Amino acid sequence: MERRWQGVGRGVALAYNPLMSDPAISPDRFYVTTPIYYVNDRPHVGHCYSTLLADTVARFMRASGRDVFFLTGTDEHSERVASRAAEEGMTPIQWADRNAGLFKEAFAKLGFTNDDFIRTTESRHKDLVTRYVRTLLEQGDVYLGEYSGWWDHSQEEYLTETMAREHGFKSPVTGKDLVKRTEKNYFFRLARYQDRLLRHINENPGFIRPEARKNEVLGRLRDGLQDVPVSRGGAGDGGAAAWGIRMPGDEGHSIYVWIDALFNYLSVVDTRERRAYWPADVHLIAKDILWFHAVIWPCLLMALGEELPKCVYAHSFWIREGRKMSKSLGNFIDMETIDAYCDRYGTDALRWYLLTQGPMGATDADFSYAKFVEVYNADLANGIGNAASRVINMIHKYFDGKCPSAPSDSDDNARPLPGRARDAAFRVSACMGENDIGGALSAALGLSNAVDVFINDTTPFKLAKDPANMERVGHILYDCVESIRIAAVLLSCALPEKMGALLGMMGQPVPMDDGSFEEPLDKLCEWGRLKAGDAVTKGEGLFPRADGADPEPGSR
Ligand code: ME8
Repeated sequence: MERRWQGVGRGVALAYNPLMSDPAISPDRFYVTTPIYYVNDRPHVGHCYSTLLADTVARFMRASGRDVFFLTGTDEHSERVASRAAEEGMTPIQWADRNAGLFKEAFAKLGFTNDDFIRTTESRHKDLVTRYVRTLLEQGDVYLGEYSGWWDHSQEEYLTETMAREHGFKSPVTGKDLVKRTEKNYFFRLARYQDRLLRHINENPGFIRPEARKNEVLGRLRDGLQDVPVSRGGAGDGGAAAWGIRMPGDEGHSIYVWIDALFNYLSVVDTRERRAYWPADVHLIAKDILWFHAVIWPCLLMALGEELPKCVYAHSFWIREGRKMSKSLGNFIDMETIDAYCDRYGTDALRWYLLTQGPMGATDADFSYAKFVEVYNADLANGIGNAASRVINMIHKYFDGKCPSAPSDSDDNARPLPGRARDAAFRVSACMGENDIGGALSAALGLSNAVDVFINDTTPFKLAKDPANMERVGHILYDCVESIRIAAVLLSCALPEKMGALLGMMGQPVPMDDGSFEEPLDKLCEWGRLKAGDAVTKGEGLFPRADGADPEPGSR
């Protein structure tokens, strides 16, 4: 599915976008990825969160006129899939089909706009992985050797002696016992790329984000890199290892699931039509899989002579009541709960909570119903929702639902809103360019809050009591409604449904299903598009107030 906006001119689309001043960033294309999720788990809030971040960035970039490719999918060749399928009396692919379907369904329900959904069991992926690994073998970057290390079965990765010791020979992620394992394996010469990687990280401050995560990687790199296994099978675990992509030229081994998985980012766009999307602009992941993305993946790419992604952004975790969400605690925010929130408050409300309160930084975020209600009421019901209805109601009361005429001078000091709108558009764009979604949304919401403040300061509802003031009242309301329009455009990547409804009430272009508009964002954010006499209709309340006394959605 190719996206619209192809060929939208550079300067046109992003006249104010700071991204444009950086020639290293492709002005036209934008490629964003999420991790591909293990099909052993059912989707939960963590998977939805990473994919939501990507969806929001993708929508914003499309609206800005970029030609976006947004990829998500499932990682299916894990040993656990084979063993779990056997327990369930299914073949691995039957089990994978079932669970990949659950991810697709969950993402479709949440309205995510991914351009593709890769399953690593598809031949388009497997064929290319075989080709990449064959190239690495032929050029001597992959060799046959023996490996002995501490195997974390729950994470399907080896830990170095130092790491294993540090964590008391337990998995740092799940706490399960590590097992000493020796296997004959194919290895990737990771150590060969250490200096180049270090140089790259130091020369490209935006490569690993946020800063805390970069420092973590740099710290670990001080121990030095060892070659890493890229195959399975030498340990005699035939059954599980048989579920995987064969090692080229050696039927006894299959390619290690992590190597197979990382290649998805490249394999999906390694076609004639999509090649130009590479390198990815951002791989959105969480901190659990940072090492693979910030160290192993770039080194594999260097070995293949490919360009490196521009940014690996590793967010933190959603936790629940201070505790990690896990199967054993059974405290996941699962799809049933997510659906229940969406049914009661709307999908946009859940998007807003996750986007503004989520763990984008270096610390984990607690998912809490009380916080959800607080944020919903403050930002949506009493925020943009209330500002919009206040303004629209006054336009109905005093101007018969027709947009009043604009004052003549938008640089007039007594008119703070045109300048606020310009600043908001600039800040939203600057923040999105830095993957600072929270910053972007707070700048956009700040504009609608400024409308409230302006109404309280200028009191049009009082002025309107004297017919002699009606021109002034009209001027005030014009600035308000025009600001609300621009805020709605800027917030539409986060709140596509509700902002679409609000723009519709103002007779304005609404975002299409993929988040783009008929015109690029900078045009839509130009002051003065609403014209005197344009009909402004009253709609249903956008965000009815939430009552925290109601039981939590989905609670049983
Ligand atoms: O690691 N909070 O897959 P996975 C926030 N297949 N995000 C969370 C989360 C939480 N509590 N839990 C999970 C894998 N995530 C590999 C990836 S990529 C080439 C291969 C999200 O199913 C977050 O993005 O375990 C995390 O990195 C990812 O799910 C792990 O998904």
